[in-house]
Amino acid sequence: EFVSAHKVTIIRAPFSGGQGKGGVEDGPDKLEEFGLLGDIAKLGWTATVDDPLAQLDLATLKSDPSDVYGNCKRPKMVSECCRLIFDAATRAHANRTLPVTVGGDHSIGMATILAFANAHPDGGILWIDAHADINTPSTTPSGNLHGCPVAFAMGLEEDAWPPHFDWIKQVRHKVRPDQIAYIGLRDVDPGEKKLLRELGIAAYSMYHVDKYGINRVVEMALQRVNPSGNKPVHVSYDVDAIDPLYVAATGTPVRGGLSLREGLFLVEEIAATGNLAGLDIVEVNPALASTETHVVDTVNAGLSIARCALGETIL
Ligand code: EXY
Ligand code: MN
Ligand code: MN
Ligand code: MN
Repeated sequence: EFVSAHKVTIIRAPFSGGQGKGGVEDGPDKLEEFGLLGDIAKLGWTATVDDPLAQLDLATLKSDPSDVYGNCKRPKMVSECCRLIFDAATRAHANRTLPVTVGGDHSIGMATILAFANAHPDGGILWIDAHADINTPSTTPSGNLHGCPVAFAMGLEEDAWPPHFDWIKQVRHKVRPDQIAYIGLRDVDPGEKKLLRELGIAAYSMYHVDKYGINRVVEMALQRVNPSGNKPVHVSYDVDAIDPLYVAATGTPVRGGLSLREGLFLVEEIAATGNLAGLDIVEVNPALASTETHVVDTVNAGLSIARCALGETIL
């Protein structure tokens, strides 16, 4: 009901400015090469493709040495690209389609969850990740903005932001702390732990997955962000939530993650609720593989996430 008749908008986000490594900008091409559009069509969805960054010279923007602010790396590039992706996701929601944003690094999550929250102020967000991505420009240990998108989408510590992000201050509905839940965490910085605690954000780490099992964790997370069970849900899926055994070709792998089945079960459960209203698949980096098998495994994991979220079942 949040999405009319099985319509998706694929938003291409071949973006790598939120971190230093090359290759993650090839994520959308690789997922398409391995059959993303055909898979989606087979599941009965009609897809429109939006390519909001198509006019930009991303390589030149990424290598501009003057694009720094304090310790934040490439605030101008990240902000400009996120604004275009925010506009694309906002259009997708206005057209009552389901935006599926394909990254690219996870800094683009600030755009997609902000557009979601603004279009659906009572919706819930699941952030599936090894990392909390809630550093602020003051707490970030690396200056890499892919570690900060949740803080920007929530408007945290706005006064210390690089001025490039002023446009976010004008967005009417920011993401509220009670609107988001994490699953899969296992590498959280001290400043992030403090924020999660102070803001009372629902966070299910790998400890909770081990303790309760993935089924209970998904139930608990949905209970927090969608207690009535009838609100739209956005899933921002960083493939590094899944263990590097299955997903090796990613920029910041952390051992001890979700099994491939736990990672897919999670989106199977969301699909079964019928409430999915936004999806991101990010941090597939085909260049960071030591074997071709790593590339094939990682890209196929990304495709499986998309198919399971869009309703594919085993039987
Ligand atoms: N927390 C670390 C930082 O802020 O630098 C690592 C962030 C990695 C973020 C990846 C995309 O999820
Ligand atoms: Mn919508
Ligand atoms: Mn992430
Ligand atoms: Mn991550």
